[in-house]
Amino acid sequence: MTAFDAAAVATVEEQARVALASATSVDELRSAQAATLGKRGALTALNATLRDLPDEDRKKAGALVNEARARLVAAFDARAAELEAAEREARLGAERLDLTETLPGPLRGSVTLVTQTKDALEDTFVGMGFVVAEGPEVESDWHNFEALNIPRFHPARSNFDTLYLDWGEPESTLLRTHTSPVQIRLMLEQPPPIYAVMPGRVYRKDTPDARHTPSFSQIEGLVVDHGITFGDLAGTIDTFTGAYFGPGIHARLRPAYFPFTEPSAEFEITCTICEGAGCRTCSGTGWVELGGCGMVHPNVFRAVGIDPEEWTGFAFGFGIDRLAQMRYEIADMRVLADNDLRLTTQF
Ligand code: 2NL
Repeated sequence: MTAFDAAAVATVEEQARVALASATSVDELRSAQAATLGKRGALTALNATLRDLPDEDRKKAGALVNEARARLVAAFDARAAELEAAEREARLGAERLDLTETLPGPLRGSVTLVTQTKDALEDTFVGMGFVVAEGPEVESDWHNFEALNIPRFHPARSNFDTLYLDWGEPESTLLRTHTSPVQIRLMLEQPPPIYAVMPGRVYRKDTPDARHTPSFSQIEGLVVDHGITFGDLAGTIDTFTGAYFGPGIHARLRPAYFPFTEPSAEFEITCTICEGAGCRTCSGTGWVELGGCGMVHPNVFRAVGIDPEEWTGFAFGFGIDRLAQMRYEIADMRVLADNDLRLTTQF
């Protein structure tokens, strides 16, 4: 007569619970369950040992085994339900369509800073009664130099570092070095009075660096009327400066030389960085140079057939890129031509 090993039931149940706890999927759980409760399972194997027991012992032992089986079935089923729920949750999460997803769309730049500056300048001058005129970038030597009182061997020619085109007579066709030829064309086309500004791209044979680019933009202004004086010039420059930069920013003139104006002056404006107090940008002076101006030279009037005894006028000019540089505090001029979105999207 063999005795029933009651401790073995406890051991099998204990091992089954360890296997249950370590199963991480429904599949693993079901094989752990089969290893205990299945046909060849450890607990089922214990049933076989009951056969040889005396009746009284078999009943007790059978009850022990059956109770263990019932507890284990319940525990496995409960754990299976948990794991199934978790797996279902994970599957649904993976299959979920994210309808809130948005696409970034194409990156957009903006109007270049030079164009924005040019537009603002045009607005200011139009508000002061000027019209806007434009002209060709490829010019004749006559429109760009001769008519402006800069004959071929005039020393001022070397200041311009002209880019010539291989067209016609040598050095007869060029990329305009300033927008003054537009003023020449305007005076040839229409009689005074003239109140006009000419913005546009100009070209010089400069090596690019932080302050120079071989192509840049300029705006020039021209007034021709009866009785125009140097006082009108000074007043116009100062009015423009206040209108464009705001009250508190003024202009002052200092003597200079240009072949196309007499007398000529450079004009400086209150430093926009320190508003006149003195800083690094203005070398402590409170003023920064912006451009040049003067009374139109009688030879220029004669070249375009305007009688200098009847009409007088003034002209002025300055760089738009330099203005953009000051307004937006740009350290290196070359970034203006880079079209880098990291710059253009800032403004
Ligand atoms: C400067 C100086 C200037 C002019 C441009 C001009 C045009 C005609 C007649 C007389 Cl048709 N003058 N233009 C006059 C003085 C100065 O520009 O520093 N520009 C960046």
